[in-house]
Amino acid sequence: MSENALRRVALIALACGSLPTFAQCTPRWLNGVGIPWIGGGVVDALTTWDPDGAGPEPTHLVVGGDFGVVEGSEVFGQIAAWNPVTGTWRGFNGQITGHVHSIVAMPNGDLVAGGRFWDAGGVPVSNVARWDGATWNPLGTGIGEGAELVYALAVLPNGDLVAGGNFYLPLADGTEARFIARWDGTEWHSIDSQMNSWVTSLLVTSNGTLVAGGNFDAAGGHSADRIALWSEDEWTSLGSGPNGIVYSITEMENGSLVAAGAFSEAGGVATPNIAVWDGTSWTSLGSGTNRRVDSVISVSGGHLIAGGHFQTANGSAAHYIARWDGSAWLPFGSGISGVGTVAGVFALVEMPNGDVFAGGSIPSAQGIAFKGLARWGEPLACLSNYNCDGLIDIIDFLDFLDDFSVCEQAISPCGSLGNADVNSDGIVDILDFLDFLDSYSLGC
Ligand SMILES: [Ca+2]
Ligand SMILES: [Ca+2]
Ligand SMILES: [Ca+2]
Repeated sequence: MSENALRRVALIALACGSLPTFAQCTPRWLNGVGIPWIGGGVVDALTTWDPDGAGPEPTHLVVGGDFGVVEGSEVFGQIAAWNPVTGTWRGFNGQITGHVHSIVAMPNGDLVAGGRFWDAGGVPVSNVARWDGATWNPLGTGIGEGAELVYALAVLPNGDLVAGGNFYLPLADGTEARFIARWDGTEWHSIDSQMNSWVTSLLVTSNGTLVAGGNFDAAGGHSADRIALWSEDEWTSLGSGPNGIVYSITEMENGSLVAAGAFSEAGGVATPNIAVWDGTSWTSLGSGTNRRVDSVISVSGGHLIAGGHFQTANGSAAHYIARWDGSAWLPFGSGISGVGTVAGVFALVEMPNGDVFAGGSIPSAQGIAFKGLARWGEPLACLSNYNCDGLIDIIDFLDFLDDFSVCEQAISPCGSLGNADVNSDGIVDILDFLDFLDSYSLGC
């Protein structure tokens, strides 16, 4: 870098308190997750997981569903973990044979996967399996067989695991756990006298309360429309609940619960596919969505993110994913592209840096091919990331050259693909060219 250019960058860095960045690099869909998918694939479960706790490894993204991945000479399927620092994928002793619907990280760092499968890395299991850091383990005789499956997993404050799904699980005492069961590390138990239909979502709230959602209208012998709360050793309804299946539950910063799924009302109030329970009554979030919501999460800033099969939120375009900012629904750019194809967002997770991953059947977003897993976040803060995505590559170089050739000596901003005034000094000139080249050759 020339002395002049260095001085300019240093001045800007001083002025900004950080390295110079693109003013136009707002959060967006990011290329560069680098998933080496085999063929297509569908993602149904996402979670964060720190493989070594307080050790040096970063928090990973864990992805479950029905897909295959190849990394180097390793081939694995249905579950994989992504290291956001190295950008590489790892498997878990080969494949889980079947379909993973839910993954939960245990307090001791183990991972538990649930779904419909019978083999995990060569270990015979039945729809649920625990990864201990080296190998998969069965949980007793597992849960169900044939058409039965596990849709949801959650961890209680005492470390016990709760599984929900579509199953009748025979217990040691001769009774059955129906649609929901608790694993204490040694054996399975029922939770009260259980539900009368599938459980598709579970949440343990910040105060340790278990909440279950699904297709049931009774829990523990009490009437409970599709959502119920486990409190003082019995199931309690949340008023008269949603009139259709609850697929996902989350908790807002203020402690209110959010139920999302396929319904038109809750507690007699119109709440299309998403509703808030404040402890007393149900309310809507704007006018909700036009089709079902499969996943809802609470993220930093007190916002909610919903994903599913919808094309509009509050009547405005929001293709399969939208953000509730506390008062309004906002789209994620142009959303997921899938018009004319099967598309949907089935799982969501926020990473520690604020990036949001959406999993599902996701062909592309904003022209970026994703094949099941898409990333939304802040672009790399870097001069040479000209198109503001997650990568510095030849596309940035070509885009900058295109704009620079048109914009030289023009006043900032100028460019159809970015702003060729990369050093933000108000004019496009040779210094921008040199600064871009310096940054590009250094990798950032
Ligand atoms: Ca760590
Ligand atoms: Ca780029
Ligand atoms: Ca400039």
